[in-house]
Amino acid sequence: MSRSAELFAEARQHLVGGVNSAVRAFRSVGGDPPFMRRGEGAWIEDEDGRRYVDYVLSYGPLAVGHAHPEVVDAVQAAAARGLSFGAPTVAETELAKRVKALVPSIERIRLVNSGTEATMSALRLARGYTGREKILKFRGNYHGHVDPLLVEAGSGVLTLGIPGSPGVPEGVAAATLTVPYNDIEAAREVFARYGEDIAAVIVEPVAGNMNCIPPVPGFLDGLRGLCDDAGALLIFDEVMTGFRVAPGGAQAHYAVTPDLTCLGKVIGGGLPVGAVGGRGEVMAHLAPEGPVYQAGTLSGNPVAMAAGIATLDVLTRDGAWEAAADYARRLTEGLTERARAAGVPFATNRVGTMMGLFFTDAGAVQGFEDVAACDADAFRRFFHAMLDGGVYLAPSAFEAAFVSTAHDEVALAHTLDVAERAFAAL
Ligand code: HOZ
Repeated sequence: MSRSAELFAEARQHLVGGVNSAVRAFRSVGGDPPFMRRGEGAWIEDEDGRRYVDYVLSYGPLAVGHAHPEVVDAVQAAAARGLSFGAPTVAETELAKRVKALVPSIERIRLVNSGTEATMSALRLARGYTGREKILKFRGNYHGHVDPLLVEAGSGVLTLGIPGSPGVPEGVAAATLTVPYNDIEAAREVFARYGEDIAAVIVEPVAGNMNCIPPVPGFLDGLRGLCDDAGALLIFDEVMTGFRVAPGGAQAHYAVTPDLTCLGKVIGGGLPVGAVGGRGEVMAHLAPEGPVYQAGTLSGNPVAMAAGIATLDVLTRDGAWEAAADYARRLTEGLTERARAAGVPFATNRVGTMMGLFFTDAGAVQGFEDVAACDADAFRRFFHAMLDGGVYLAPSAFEAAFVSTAHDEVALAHTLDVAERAFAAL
């Protein structure tokens, strides 16, 4: 029995499902998850001493890889000065300035502790600002475990096949309207019927929680137009896409400006940080300037701020982001070549440093139905062959893959070698 298997057996006695977040329990791929003990650059090492090239990167945050020396130094220095003050610090303003410089639609920002907190606060703000209750979201988009946003959600909800979560009051769920992702006509019909009641549309501008699905042309700007005509707010959930799809996020890549943006993951560089930001006039409705209440004891935590600042500094320096995006391009091309050589039906999506891998002969993967139709068994077998060979992918066909600035030629060659054998074994 491996050390990880022993540790998982022990963890299950104390933690629900042996984990603290559902997807990492390996339920949809089977087997025991390796317990990780350290990471460095593009690599992680488990408790059995096995090393893997990491494409999970803590589900996105580690844009500059594991334990980047500059990030670690900044965190250690901040921790030595004090772990939390519950009072304003310079680091909060410094992080806000960096985010605003990269994402110009953010005129003002509220820092919180997770992506879930960011989307929860954005919804409340949108409802408080417009005086309306209904929200439009898209099937298979996941915005954290916020009650009204768990309706037809992606990520673990899809991975575990939970259609809707018990515990979400019917009245709350009823205020959430859903249509298929990338279907602007369906969104138009909903607006024709409920337009005056819709507070906001919330969307992952590149869906990253039903694997990785970019928006089709006309989808995001179509949503912008519908919101403008109806007086609703457009919220981009860039928790996953922020600083990944482009340094300025999906809104820069697709040139569509939302009213509010939710951030998380990369903004904390691996420590818990989220943010909601946007038009100053809308943000002014948040307490203490406005009546929409939002607060948090650990919000703007100085250690987390230090990690976020250092991560953004490294990521945006000397072509680092561009090099990571180029690695992702070469990786998806290399995987596609090897799948073709092995005669395995396979497709990829990629935007910036985010990728999706699909076992399908359908060609383009543009919506939830396309992902659901992929060969789940082929994914499972490929996943385990990659894991055995030393490549760590997310243990779910509904999660995206990520690349960091630390992924180099050695990591690429190792990944493609292992993939060649994994495809051949399929
Ligand atoms: N929901 C996150 C990924 N989209 C976290 C997955 C996990 O850690 O279980």
